[in-house]
Amino acid sequence: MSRLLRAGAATALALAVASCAGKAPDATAAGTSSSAAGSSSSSSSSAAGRTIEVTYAGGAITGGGRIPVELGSPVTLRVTSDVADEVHVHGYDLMQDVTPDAPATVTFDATIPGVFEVELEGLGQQLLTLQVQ
Ligand SMILES: [Cu+2]
Repeated sequence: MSRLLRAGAATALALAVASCAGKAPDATAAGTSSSAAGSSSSSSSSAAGRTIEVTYAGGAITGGGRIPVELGSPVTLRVTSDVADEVHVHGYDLMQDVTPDAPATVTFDATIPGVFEVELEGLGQQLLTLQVQ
């Protein structure tokens, strides 16, 4: 019986991690989004950390691939796209609108180790992967 339960839990976890379109209602419900969002936006003036620029134009990606990021460091992700979409940073579960007129800028601290996709959510187009270590 315990084996069955464990298998079920593992399956559910794998589905939650892999799924992308379902905007993680569990994470939202359990999230501490109000406390996390407040402090990070004002401290972008320090030049430490890394800025990653990626462009999606004409169906092609420039600046993609696997990008190494130091664990705990601040990251600025700048996405330019010739189509309107949403930028989705997996793992950190960050979403940011992008349009041809307005690039998306996503700033966060890379506090979660692992390899995470960044994609244009509507297209299901992977832009790059972050390797946080
Ligand atoms: Cu996604």
